[in-house]
Amino acid sequence: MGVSENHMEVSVFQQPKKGNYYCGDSYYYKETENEFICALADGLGSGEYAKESSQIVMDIIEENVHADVEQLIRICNEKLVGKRGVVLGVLKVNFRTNAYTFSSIGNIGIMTITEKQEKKRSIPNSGYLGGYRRPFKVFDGVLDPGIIFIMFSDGVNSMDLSAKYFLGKDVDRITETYAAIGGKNRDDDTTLIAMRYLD
Ligand SMILES: [Mn+2]
Repeated sequence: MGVSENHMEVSVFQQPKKGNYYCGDSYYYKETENEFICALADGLGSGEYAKESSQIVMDIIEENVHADVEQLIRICNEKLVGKRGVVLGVLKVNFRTNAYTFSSIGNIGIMTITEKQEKKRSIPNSGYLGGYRRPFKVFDGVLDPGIIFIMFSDGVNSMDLSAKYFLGKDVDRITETYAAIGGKNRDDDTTLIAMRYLD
């Protein structure tokens, strides 16, 4: 758990596909003075080479941490030409403007849960990065205190996401409960990131 001046609490569950040592999913998150970024990529296929591509994308994001969501996706797409493709989700939270933006290309899901327990799942853009360039949507919203963001790879299924424990306010509790009673899919790499804005 983060120190007290952090605005975002983050908890992560990750598990490789059955029989694999490497998880093809990679994630990165960082809070700076004015903003927070979280990204999750799933390399096409699985194992070591999938991991390599998804890790390249995380490195690019780390190097360009102040770029906006749209720019980040464009940069990643360009740098992946000739490499194994990835699907990617990127969330940025701005503490100064009290706004958030996110986008996902391919099978990375993003769900928001407000303090009033309103759950909303965004529909990802189709395709993947490393292919040809195509238009994509970036979503934005108001950063209300207590809002929870859930970012997940395709090892997480819709049934799991509808479970009541996602309405809880403790991000560690959400990932721990998922690990204990959901998270039974071992046919794909699985990553579930729970984040809460504390104000
Ligand atoms: Mn996957």
